[in-house]
Amino acid sequence: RPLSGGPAIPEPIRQPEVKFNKLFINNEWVDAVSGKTFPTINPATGEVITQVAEGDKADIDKAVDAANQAFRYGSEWRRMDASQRGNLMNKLADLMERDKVYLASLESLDNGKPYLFSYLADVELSIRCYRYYAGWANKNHGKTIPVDGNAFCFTRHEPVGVCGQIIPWNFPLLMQAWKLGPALSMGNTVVMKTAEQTPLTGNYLAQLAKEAGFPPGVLNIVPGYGPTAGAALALHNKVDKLAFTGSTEVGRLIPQYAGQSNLKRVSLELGGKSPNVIFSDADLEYAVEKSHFALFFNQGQCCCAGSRTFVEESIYDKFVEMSVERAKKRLVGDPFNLNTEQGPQIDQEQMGKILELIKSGKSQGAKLLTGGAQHGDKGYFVQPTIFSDVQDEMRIAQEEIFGPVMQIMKFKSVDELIERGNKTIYGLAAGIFTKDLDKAMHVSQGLRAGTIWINEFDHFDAAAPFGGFKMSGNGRELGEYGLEAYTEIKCSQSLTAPIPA
Ligand code: TXE
Repeated sequence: RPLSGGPAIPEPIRQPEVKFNKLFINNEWVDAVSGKTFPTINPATGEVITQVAEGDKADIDKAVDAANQAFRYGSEWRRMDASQRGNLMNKLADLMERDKVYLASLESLDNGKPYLFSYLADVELSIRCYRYYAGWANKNHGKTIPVDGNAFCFTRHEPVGVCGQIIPWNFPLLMQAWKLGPALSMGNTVVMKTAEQTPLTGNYLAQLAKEAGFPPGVLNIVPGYGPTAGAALALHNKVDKLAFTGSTEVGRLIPQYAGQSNLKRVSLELGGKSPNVIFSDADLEYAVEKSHFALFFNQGQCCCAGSRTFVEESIYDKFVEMSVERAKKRLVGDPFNLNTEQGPQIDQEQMGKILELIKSGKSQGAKLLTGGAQHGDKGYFVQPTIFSDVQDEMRIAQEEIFGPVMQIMKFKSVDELIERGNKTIYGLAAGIFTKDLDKAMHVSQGLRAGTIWINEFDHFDAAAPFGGFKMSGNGRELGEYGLEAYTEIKCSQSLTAPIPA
């Protein structure tokens, strides 16, 4: 479908062939040591797409060995010019461009997200992320420091070493890019555990990395489950750093695993319950549409979803009415139909969690205005749902629902709003809609969140850092700040006077 002014979107491949369903270790496709496999399911139908090799501790050991070999001093990867690492990453991005329709189709098949978004957002932003970090490969340099005495002091920015990376299922290709981009750019080697719900595109990307020319062992991909393969990676003594994106619950475990093993460095990107604030002077129609997008985009499965919509009292009723009208028009269905706005949730478990939270909203006294149930009887679709009259203490205002369920709450004053906006364990993102720049700046200073969007929501760019305050995580991904998690600083001091006789 041609977007306004943009080129036409190519037709999807409705049944993309699965080409790689094993573990990728040392640039080879191998079975799991145990011989076990697990099914990956099409969430639009509930049917098995294919079986995938199930990695466990023994496979993680093999992959970590390969990554350590590739990182050994004097290896091809360690000797490679930094600029050449950037060239390889650009080559990888070129190959993704070449296979863009296939990648977007496979992402929609495995994850259920509408192909239009896979193509325009997931694959496109992933390509841009690799290109952005390709540029950084030879630009993250150290400093010279004027220390006292006859000494020349300088720092080098060196890779951390072997990086374990655990990613979720909501943006499989993009979360992979956010992790691999800075790690490879800075010269690290990687063992990545992809999410058990969505292993397919991550595997295909590994094959593209091989084709691009990354040496064996630099990138290893081990699909498998969290408590087995994931925990083995986080507990491994020969892994120097662990980056995790997922639930806050598992996020609590990762630093414990690090403490129980080798104190590996940890960076975390966890859940959220982000406030999205609409002041009465905002352009109402625009704010309704953007707030709809802020919550419903990606079936509501966004860590930064605007899941507490705070609306100023004088426009509250009108805003609620217009939001309900919009949600009722939302097109739910076949991910491969180019008009579809909303596909299925990722799996039965997530759908169950969402329906249970909807039930709690009703029983705690919120007003259900539309939706509230499963959509259809095949796959894991949930109706676009809106609650009004939501109070801060309700579970639907405190817990991450991760589904198409919008909470609309009323506020009177700016001070009250800032206090209530911060009444959460999370601090990932916030949105502010107003024409008054002073007010926007005041509120954005008051809200404790890693990203603030003003008259905008979900605006992403590989150059803009992303991450959480409070229990939404620690560290930042993307941008120059994103390099820190993948860099060690080595400080050298050299005598500048003649060595005393
Ligand atoms: O997450 P898990 P789940 C939130 C969202 C969702 C909830 C549960 O609220 O409803 O989490 O989702 C791996 N050691 N987010 O159960 O389990 C797992 O295999 C090591 C927000 O899917 O955290 C997968 O690869 N790894 C989020 C990854 O962790 C473990 C995105 C995420 O899965 C592990 C996803 C263990 N013990 C869910 N247990 C976001 N921040 O975007 C699991 N894993």
